[in-house]
Parts: sequence; C-alpha cells; structure tokens
Amino acid sequence: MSSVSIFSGMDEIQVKLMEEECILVDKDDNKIGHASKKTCHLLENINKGMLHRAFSVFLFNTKGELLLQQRASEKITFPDHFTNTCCSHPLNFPHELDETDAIGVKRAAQRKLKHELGVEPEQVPLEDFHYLTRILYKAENIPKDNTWGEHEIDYILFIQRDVDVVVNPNEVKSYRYVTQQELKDLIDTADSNGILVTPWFKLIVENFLYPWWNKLDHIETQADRDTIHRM
Ligand code: DMA
Ligand code: MN
Repeated sequence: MSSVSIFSGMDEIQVKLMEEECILVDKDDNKIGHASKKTCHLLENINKGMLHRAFSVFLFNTKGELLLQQRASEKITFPDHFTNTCCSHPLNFPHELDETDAIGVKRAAQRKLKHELGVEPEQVPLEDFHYLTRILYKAENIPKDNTWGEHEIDYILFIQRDVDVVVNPNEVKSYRYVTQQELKDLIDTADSNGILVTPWFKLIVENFLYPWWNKLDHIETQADRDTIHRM
C-alpha cells in the first residue's frame, strides 16, 4: 500500500504528525527501538506484535471534575471520539526517553497539553504529575476503517490543577469538565446517543478510574508503578 493511498483525503497537519518517532517497547516496557507514528499504528504491524509507549493524562480541576476532550474530526485515529484529557506518545528524544521517575513521559504530557489544549507548561509543572501505573492494551476496531489501531503500554498520569484551556481545533473538537455522575451518564447513554468513546478511555473507566478519582486528595497512595496491567 503506498503512502499516497493510505492518507488520501486526510488532514495535512495530521499526516505530517505521523512522521513523529515513537518508542518501541517489549511487553515489559523495555525500549527495543523506534518507529514512526504511522508504522506503530498500522494494524498490519500491530498484528505482528509491534508495541509502543504512550501516556494518558487525567486532569482534574480543584472542584474534582475531570477534563474530557472530544477528538477533532481531523484525527486519523479515533476522530470525533470523547476521551480523557490528553493522550499521546513520548518521542524518541533523550529528553522524553528518560525513565527516571517517568520524567520523559511527564515531559511529553506537558508538551501535548500545550499542543492540544493550549495549557501553558507553568500551569502543569512536571512535579505535579502523578504517575500511577501502566496498562498494556490493544484496540483494533475503528469504525469505518481497518487500517489503524493502538497497541500500547500506556502510562496513567493524574494531575489536579485549575488551568486555562485554549483548544487547538486541529486536535480537539470540544471539551468539558464532568463529575463522576456526569461521566457515568455519558458512558451509559453513549451508544443510544450516537456518541463515540475511545476504547482505552472506556477500559480505564470500567477497570480503574472511579476508585482513583475518589482518592484524589491522596493519590500517591494509589501508585502501582512496577505493575503493567495486561488487558
Ligand atoms: C495516543 O493518543 C495515546 C493513547 C494513550 C491512545 P493520540 O492518538 O491522541 O496521539 P496524538 O495526540 O499524538 O495523535
Ligand atoms: Mn499510540
């Protein structure tokens, strides 16, 4: 398949971002190489076992509400889906490869909060991110397309800060803060309302989110950094 056909009709900016170099890992999160975002997300490679490193930020305001985003229609994977605050990948730079206290992943999170939601780095200091655990998951089924997927070791990062959001419309279609009850209602009625929710967010909500959310005031007690949950 040529790169011309695979990206035909897709947003130029998002196609360009497919050149980013992600970090390839084994099932224990040891770095084994690097590959483009495009290579990492092609189902044909995922089905051969290719796995990369990622992160998912859950940002709460001081009222304890969670910031959700709806992905832009321009996104190549999971367009228009509702999801957690911000997700992406640490890239293959020394700065983001640094595994000490997961600092590389936190730097990538700070970079993408600015890129997607316009949140200034000073509003989300690196030391305020709580790395809780890692989740290994695969998501193969994207409606209307069987070209792309996800197969990641996803670092879960919590942060509680009041921030100023200025969305990048090429990344984010809408955003909103939700209470626990509002999120439960959103997820319960998503199918009947034709609302799309990303598979990784659903998985985290169903298996992990609420107990962590209930312990926001002492979230460090919830950290389980040596475990990789295999879903
Ligand atoms: C990838 O997110 C990371 C996870 C946890 C699914 P993404 O598709 O939003 O990445 P990017 O923002 O870099 O396109
Ligand atoms: Mn990915």
